[in-house]
Amino acid sequence: MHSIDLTNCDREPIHIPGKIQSHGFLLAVNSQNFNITYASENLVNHLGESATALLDQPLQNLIDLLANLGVEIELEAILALGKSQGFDLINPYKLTIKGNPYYLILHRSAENYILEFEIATLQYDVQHIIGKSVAEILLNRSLNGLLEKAAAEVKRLIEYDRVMIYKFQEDGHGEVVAEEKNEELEPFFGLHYPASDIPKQARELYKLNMTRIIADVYTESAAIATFNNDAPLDLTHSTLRAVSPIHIQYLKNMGVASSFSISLLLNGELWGLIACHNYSPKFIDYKAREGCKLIGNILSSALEFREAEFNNENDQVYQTAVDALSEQLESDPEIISALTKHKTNLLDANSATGVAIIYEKKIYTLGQTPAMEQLEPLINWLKLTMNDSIYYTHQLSAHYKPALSFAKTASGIIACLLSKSMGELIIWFKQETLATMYWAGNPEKPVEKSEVGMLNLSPRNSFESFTEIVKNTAPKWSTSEINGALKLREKITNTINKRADEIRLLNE
Ligand code: BLA
Repeated sequence: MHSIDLTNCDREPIHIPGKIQSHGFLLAVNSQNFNITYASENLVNHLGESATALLDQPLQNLIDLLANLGVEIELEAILALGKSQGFDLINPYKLTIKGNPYYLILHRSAENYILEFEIATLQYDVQHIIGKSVAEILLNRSLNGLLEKAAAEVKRLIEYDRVMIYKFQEDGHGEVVAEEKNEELEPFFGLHYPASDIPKQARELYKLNMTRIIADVYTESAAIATFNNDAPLDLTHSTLRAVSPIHIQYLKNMGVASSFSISLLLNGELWGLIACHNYSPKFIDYKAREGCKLIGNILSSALEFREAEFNNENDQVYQTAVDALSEQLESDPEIISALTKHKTNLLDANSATGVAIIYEKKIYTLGQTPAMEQLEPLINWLKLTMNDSIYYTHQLSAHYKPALSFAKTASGIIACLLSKSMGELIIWFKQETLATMYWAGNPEKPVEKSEVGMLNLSPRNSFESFTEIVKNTAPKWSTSEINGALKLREKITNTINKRADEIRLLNE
């Protein structure tokens, strides 16, 4: 008996489902002797031969079968070329079976070569359209403009009913940050979804494969037959990999018939997905998927510099304040005075609403800070927990429970250690800002008990909007606020050391 536990989702071995989606068929060939090791049972629908008749047979049997259907294909030469040069050169290999255009897509999976056959449907030259799309997308200077245009171009290319840019947040949950949809559909823009909607191992697969097509949630998947009960074939890189029954149920609950996603990566991590829905079954041709992959790649590389630009419009102001403070430290012999008594003070260096400096056994404060009896235990906790020169959070009470009592004044902190041995530090505080989160369904209830699916649980079937007021949280610190604090810390510790040296020299 499995208990209802969301970590179950992360453990479903979705790369070895033993099945494929039935819009194509699959064969696997041993890379040493070229014998057929696996074949999907729907082969009979496409080639008129049963999968089991081909199992454990030499590749020649497949070549003969294809020849009888009018397909001239040098499969051995293709595999040999793939073996030496990689399959990217060959994919997709176009062929016509019984008058129907197909693509053969090949890759290696451990000791097998996997051959996947998909119907080719595209009538026009996708390359031409993509060039124009990319130019259109890159015209945008702002990140938001870029994302919106990318969604629009993907929608134009694949003609799905809804195309969303889904961005992951630090805690793994996600938000729809851009959307292009058919007019009659209700918007999902601005809605948040819990992390468990896309489990960890699925995210790993989307880092390896840049597109994922789920062509029709209402068709049965096709089992993959093997000769002597071999271990299930590893479909990590397969395009036809069958979909987890849990995710199928999720899509059905959303009313979606086909789903397509394109990975967006930033610095090797999954930044988000371009998530596309169609409300009736719709397959996307390999070449069109490749076009979308290109759009995803270009968007991913554009993210890198646009996200930095986007960070915080006040960054420049903070930067100037840090420079001014550094100059004051040079000109004013008193450290505390240099940081608190001049035109520019520590509160100008970032978006903090209060600051405390613990220096030479005294506590100095500016702006709003927790009361002394709250501050002292916090300082002790920081001295014990801080290993690095800096510690920051925008949700202090999640890490330090007593902070609940002063969350209004200080939900965000940046603490900089000046001297661990002397217990000297600067702590910036930022007030709580109540934020409203619009969830699609109650995030606390991502699963419901049911008989559907191997894990005896089903994804929630309510996506009705659920409003949550987020408490005990301050707006996040930006990267440049953190960098500014580090820079200032270095300047202060250097000044302290210099002054100490000067005093020592005087006394000698
Ligand atoms: C996969 N879940 C996915 C994917 C998306 C989502 C985009 C990628 C595959 C695809 O394109 O369909 C979730 N889809 C969303 C979200 C939005 C959307 C958040 O459109 C918002 C607009 N799912 C659950 C639970 C489990 C689960 C509780 O809700 C597990 C118990 C599993 N989701 C799950 C699995 C996959 C998945 C296993 C991988 C599917 C696959 O690639 O085989």
